[in-house]
Amino acid sequence: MDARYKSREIERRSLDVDGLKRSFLEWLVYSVGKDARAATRRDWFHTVALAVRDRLVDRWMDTTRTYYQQDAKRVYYLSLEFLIGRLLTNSLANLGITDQCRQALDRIGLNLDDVVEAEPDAALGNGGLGRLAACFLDSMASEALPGYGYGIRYEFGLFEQRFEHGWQVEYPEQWLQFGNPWEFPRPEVLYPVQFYGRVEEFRDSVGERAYRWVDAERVLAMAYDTPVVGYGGDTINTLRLWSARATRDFNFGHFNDGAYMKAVEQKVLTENLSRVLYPNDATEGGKELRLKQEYFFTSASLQDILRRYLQHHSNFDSLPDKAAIQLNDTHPAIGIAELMRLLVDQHGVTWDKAWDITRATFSYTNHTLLPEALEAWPVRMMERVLPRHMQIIYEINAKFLNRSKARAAGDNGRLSRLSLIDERGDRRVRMGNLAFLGSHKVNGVSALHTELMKQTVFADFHAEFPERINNKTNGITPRRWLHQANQPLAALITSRIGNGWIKDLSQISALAEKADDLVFREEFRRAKRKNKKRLAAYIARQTGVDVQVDSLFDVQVKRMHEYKRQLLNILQAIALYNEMRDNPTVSWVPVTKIFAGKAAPSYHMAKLIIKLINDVAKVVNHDPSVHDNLKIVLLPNYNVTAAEIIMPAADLSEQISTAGMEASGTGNMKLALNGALTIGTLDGANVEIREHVGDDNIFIFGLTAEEVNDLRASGGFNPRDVIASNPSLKRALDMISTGVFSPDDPHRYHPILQALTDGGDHFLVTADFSDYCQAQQAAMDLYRDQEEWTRKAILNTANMGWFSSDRTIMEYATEIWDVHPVKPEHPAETET
Ligand code: GLS
Repeated sequence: MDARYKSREIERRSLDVDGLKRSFLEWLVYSVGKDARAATRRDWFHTVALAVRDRLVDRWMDTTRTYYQQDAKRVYYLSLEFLIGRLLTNSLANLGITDQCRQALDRIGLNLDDVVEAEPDAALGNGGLGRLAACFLDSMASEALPGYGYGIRYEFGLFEQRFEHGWQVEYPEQWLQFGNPWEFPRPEVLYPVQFYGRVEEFRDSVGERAYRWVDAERVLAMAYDTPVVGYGGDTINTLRLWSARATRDFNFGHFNDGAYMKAVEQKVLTENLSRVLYPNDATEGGKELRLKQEYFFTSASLQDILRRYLQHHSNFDSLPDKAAIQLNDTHPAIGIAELMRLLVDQHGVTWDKAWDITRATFSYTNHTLLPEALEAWPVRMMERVLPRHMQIIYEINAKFLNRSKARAAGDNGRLSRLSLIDERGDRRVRMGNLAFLGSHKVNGVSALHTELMKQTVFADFHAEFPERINNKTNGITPRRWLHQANQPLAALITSRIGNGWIKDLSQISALAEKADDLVFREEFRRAKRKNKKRLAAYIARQTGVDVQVDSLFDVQVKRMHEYKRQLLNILQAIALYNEMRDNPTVSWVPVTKIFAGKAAPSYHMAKLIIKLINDVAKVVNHDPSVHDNLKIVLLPNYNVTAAEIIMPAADLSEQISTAGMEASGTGNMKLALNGALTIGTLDGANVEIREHVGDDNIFIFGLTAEEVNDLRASGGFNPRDVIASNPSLKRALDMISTGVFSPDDPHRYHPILQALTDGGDHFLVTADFSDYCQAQQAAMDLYRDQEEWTRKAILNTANMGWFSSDRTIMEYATEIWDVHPVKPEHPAETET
């Protein structure tokens, strides 16, 4: 090798300050095309990202090559959402070169924190489901598991939220506008994906009946790869996202007709497939484009998986030994019919064999029991868009119902509930049933949620396949959510117990004994205060509201949804506001209520609740009679980057969903790990958080899932009675209805009041109000005793080790996937 080239090779890998600095200066000029004087912050971000990327590539290729050489079993995580956020800080930390990078930039006269700020937040997801997928990628790489993420490279991520006169307004999120230095386009990795057309029956070479899908429209899926750096930088896995491309031959006819503009128009329409992320969380749009997106990325991923498998194998018998495919919710569930189609129609595998292979390969995670979120595609749409798949689904269904018939013993209700087709009204394909049937394992995301799955939506399937449902309680990556986001606390922890916790969060339990150590408590408080100061500055920048750093930071950050009950929280805020005004001489614990979260653009009730919070905030924050003891802020545009600032600064974590409705929650874990005390219902993973942190260190209130169920079933619940018997609730609602917070439009909140009264209060806000207020009071009382509060906060942090996504992912690996860690071989490094 040419000596100069060789030395540059080594330089690209160099992790020391000088090497990094030289790389930065070279990249700025030769790749970004700027000199240091003209470079903007964004130019520097691209420069640093490209230089850091250089340091990943060898190890990335080593990782891939090792998997290939060992023909390792891989796990493929199929997800319509990956909410990864920024990557620079994460990559530096996982490579262990944050300090070197900071110093190198320092020598050029730049600050790493400023450079980091120029990175757009990759918001390819809505909320918890998408963020979980991102935490899992981090954990798979950190645990050296051969894991691939497959999804869509949306051009527009989740919309940007702004408030205009207190109302949510959506703006496009153009995260790719200035290029994405982390991704590698793979124009050669292209797969055709078909839609529409019809199915033709024919006889195959041995005279058997066979089918082919003809006259279909074709789109190409092109791959973009992003390296996923595991902690320590040893394993670097791949996130492969698909982008839609029109085929080249696609409109020859049009060109020949001279209809050039029409052809180009058609190309743009085709490529719309990967243009935008659907902005609904836990609800299903039911739109054809969505179905096409689901099939598009699933088909491309499966073709890619089979191609990789066939490099080592000549038949499909051992596919389940070499590939585990995890369906992240039902969004990729059409993959079950697609794998059948690929095996049977394209590779000539017999039906029964193909079905065994399919079931042994797939597994499915359910993320919500909300009925409106259970995907069910109209049969007529499916027949039109994916005609061959519809046939395959009918066939799977017929065979299954036939088998179950004997066991159902004339119970037709049971058979119709088990059916893949919902025959009531407009016939629909139940994607949850398809996912269940086509998988060998099906899991829920918290202990309670899994139990409820067995009792409700999947009760009949559970009776049919009692071994199939299992629980995998969610987790969060300690790298991003403590090590990276909360540097003051991370440094304190490391100073006492070493840094082993970053890789093995169970070690954090060693902090428990420090809860009684006054010096440690003082330092713990100091770390929290630092984070609160940072958040206070962020709040001031974003909203113009000044908040007291020493007030109780009471935080509810998550999507806006009625079941999450931001309404309960703001009603309690109004009640507290009234108490403060009524009793001005009392020495109140100052409270700052911090909200953040987006509403789906078409979810009118959620948007109205946003407006209510903003309206209440305006009145309260400007009322001198409360002496700044209560401040309310709703931060705009909640995303991963904002969460990284908010989580470390919270004192109190609001997890107040109607019991039985939040499948798990993961924000609850991030907040508790960062030393916030939870105020919550016995819902989702709150139940397990309580078990781990201890009953004394959490504020539990409200109806249980069982009580909610009974109350709803009894039909005897009357919210008007509850309101009449609770003067503080009645007063808060009266203030809303008389326009105290909306003098410009006193009737604005009529729909909310209506839902809480005549509407029957489906989410049981009124039912839980009084208990919630008591729990809030207990939290405020405790906050007066800073020593005791801190002791409990430390115990929260110390006892959250189990909620690491490393623990979750290893449970998936051993109990569902049978995938094992593979240590990459790094020959390149021993050579140099
Ligand atoms: C969700 C649930 O609503 C959350 O409770 C859960 O934590 C998350 C990840 O499992 O999945 N389901 C969903 O559709 N969106 C979510 O955030």
